[in-house]
Amino acid sequence: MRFTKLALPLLGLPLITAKPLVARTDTESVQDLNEQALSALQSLSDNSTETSTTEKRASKCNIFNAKVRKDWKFLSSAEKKKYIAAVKCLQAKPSIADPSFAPGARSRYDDFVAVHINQTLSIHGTGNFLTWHRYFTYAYETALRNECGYTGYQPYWNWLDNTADPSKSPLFDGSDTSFSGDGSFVAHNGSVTANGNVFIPSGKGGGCVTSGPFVDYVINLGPVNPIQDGMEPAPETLGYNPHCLSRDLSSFTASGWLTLPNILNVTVGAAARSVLLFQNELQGRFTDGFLGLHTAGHGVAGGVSGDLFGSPVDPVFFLHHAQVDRIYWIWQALHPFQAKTIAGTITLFNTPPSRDTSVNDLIYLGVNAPSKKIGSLLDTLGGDPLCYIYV
Ligand SMILES: *[C@@H]1O[C@H](CO)[C@@H](O)[C@H](O)[C@H]1NC(C)=O
Ligand SMILES: *[C@@H]1O[C@H](CO)[C@@H](O)[C@H](O)[C@H]1NC(C)=O
Ligand SMILES: *[C@@H]1O[C@H](CO)[C@@H](O)[C@H](O)[C@H]1NC(C)=O
Ligand SMILES: *[C@@H]1O[C@H](CO)[C@@H](O)[C@H](O)[C@H]1NC(C)=O
Ligand SMILES: [Cu+2]
Repeated sequence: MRFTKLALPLLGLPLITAKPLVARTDTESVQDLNEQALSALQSLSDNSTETSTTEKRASKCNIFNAKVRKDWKFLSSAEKKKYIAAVKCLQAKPSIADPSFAPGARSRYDDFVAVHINQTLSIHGTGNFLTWHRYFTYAYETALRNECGYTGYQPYWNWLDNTADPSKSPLFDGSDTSFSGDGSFVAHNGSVTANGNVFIPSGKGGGCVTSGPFVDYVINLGPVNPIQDGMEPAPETLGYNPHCLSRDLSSFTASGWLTLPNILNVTVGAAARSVLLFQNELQGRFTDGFLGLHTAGHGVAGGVSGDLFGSPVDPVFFLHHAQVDRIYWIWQALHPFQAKTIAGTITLFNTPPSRDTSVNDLIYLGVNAPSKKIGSLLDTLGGDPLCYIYV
């Protein structure tokens, strides 16, 4: 009832709701999961030691005062334009990183790309994958707000919309409220990904984006390990390598892996039983030729997004990772007794073999944010610094 303030009409409902008479669309089914997560967080909050609601509202961070992250398509045109303007502002501000670390970094935006490139082999297929990208996205949202005057919160990409034709998506339709559209057509033989186990056929793009806000955007860093046929890596890993934002929107990848069954599997299905199963299924079972939601999302954009190292050069990266984080948040809310467990080692697929990740390990984002322990990033309502929910 109190949630009417947040305009979340279904929040008061019990977890198991009666089967609706009208079939839910896939997107609505994920929305139901989101509402179940909010209900679960509400009951968790009801179990807390603070007795009165007044006390709860006054305390540091809780479901009543948390920041609200929304689906991109539900932002108004004005809100979308403000977000895009803040991204362009970050791309125009000078880098503050030590030039000896990333000689090619020119902008504050590049400072984010550079730490991701530098740490790629210790933040994917690792025990810190979920919290590292959670904090990275949070730090970016904070920079947009504190350094570029953005007043909203980090929006997310609702994967299940427009999978048959990603160029119709409000993220990729090429309008002035999108992240630019498909690349120009460049004949090429697709992309080989997932350690050589998955072939993504070429789409209608492959070259530079031709319309929308990022048509003149010059990327300074990467690619390090491009997967698209014909795309060359930068001569130096963190060196200056100006190039355009390329895309090859892939309905093959979107309709193949950005699916409701895959989301259900990681949130309430067989892959939801432990954080290890959850994070592995989300990132992909490559030897089975299964991309997983995370890898598939990057593959849908294609072009520079296919580079595991440099993928944050495409500003859509942060909407994709907000959605990855939303799915993690849903899993955590629906599995409260496992929510703060972690699993995995500190090297990509444990190559080379390494120790287990610890909740005391620090997430290091260089100039972009103060280092934080993984343990402090496991709860988006933890308050130091995270305090947000998804709707
Ligand atoms: C909250 O309290 C209820 C009733 O005491 C209990 O059944 C439930 O397991 C608790 N949930 C959590 C996450 O502690
Ligand atoms: C670069 O990555 C290495 C290895 O992960 C790490 O030790 C170093 O601190 C990183 N440097 C910066 C500035 O991010
Ligand atoms: C395109 O790449 C696929 C996968 O690597 C390969 O099987 C196929 O032979 C290639 N085709 C051409 C024309 O190069
Ligand atoms: C669900 O995830 C489990 C664990 O990774 C996997 O074995 C299973 O094949 C997945 N189910 C579907 C339908 O993809
Ligand atoms: Cu990453």
